[in-house]
Amino acid sequence: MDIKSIEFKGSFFDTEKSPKDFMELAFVGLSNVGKSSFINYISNKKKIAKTSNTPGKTISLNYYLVNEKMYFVDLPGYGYAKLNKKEIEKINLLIKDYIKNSQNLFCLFVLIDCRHPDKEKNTEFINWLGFEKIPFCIILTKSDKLSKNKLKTSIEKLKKSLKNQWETIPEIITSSSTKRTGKKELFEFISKHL
Ligand SMILES: Nc1nc2c(ncn2[C@@H]2O[C@H](COP(=O)(O)OP(=O)(O)OP(=O)(O)O)[C@@H](O)[C@H]2O)c(=O)[nH]1
Ligand SMILES: [Mg+2]
Repeated sequence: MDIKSIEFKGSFFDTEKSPKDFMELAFVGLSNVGKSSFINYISNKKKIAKTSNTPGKTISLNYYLVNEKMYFVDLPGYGYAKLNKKEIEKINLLIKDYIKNSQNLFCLFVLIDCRHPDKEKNTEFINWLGFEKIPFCIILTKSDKLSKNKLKTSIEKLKKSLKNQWETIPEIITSSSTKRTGKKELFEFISKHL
């Protein structure tokens, strides 16, 4: 798989109004984990998805049409503590409603900062996926921030926390949008499951 074309198709605050015409690959994770940067990196576009140093940049479902046959969906970050309670609730509802009800969701990618693999909010979210029986793949982001050894330890920690909930550990891909790594592994994963 390679990305030949990518086009922004709109931001949606309601799953009923979002596009329904192609299969979808969605990217979810804590706020500021690097979801939008990862989409830019794998698409070879510096600014197709809006990124920011300030968490909470993405607050809607953002649809990008790829190769005129599938969507990348950039989801808002869950658990951004600085928004008010009502806003957090609204975002969490939108994420969960999308994940539970999207007819075209082909694969969900959960992005986790490799420096904090077992953060409570990640464990909570992954446990919810388990409860809902939603399959997913993990992308450990910002691997440039850790040494090889620390990255290995982090992967082990993550696997250990997953073992409580999952009989089979989901696939884990490590990536760095800064160092431009992880794309090949992601495309291999997608091609294998297409
Ligand atoms: N060092 C490093 N920094 C990264 C990487 N990916 C993203 N960042 C930085 O992390 C910050 C957040 O990136 P975003 O891509 O906006 O994160 P997001 O998950 O889309 O954030 P929200 O939309 O707020 O949920 C930005 O300052 C990025 O430059 C990476 O692989 N390595
Ligand atoms: Mg974002």
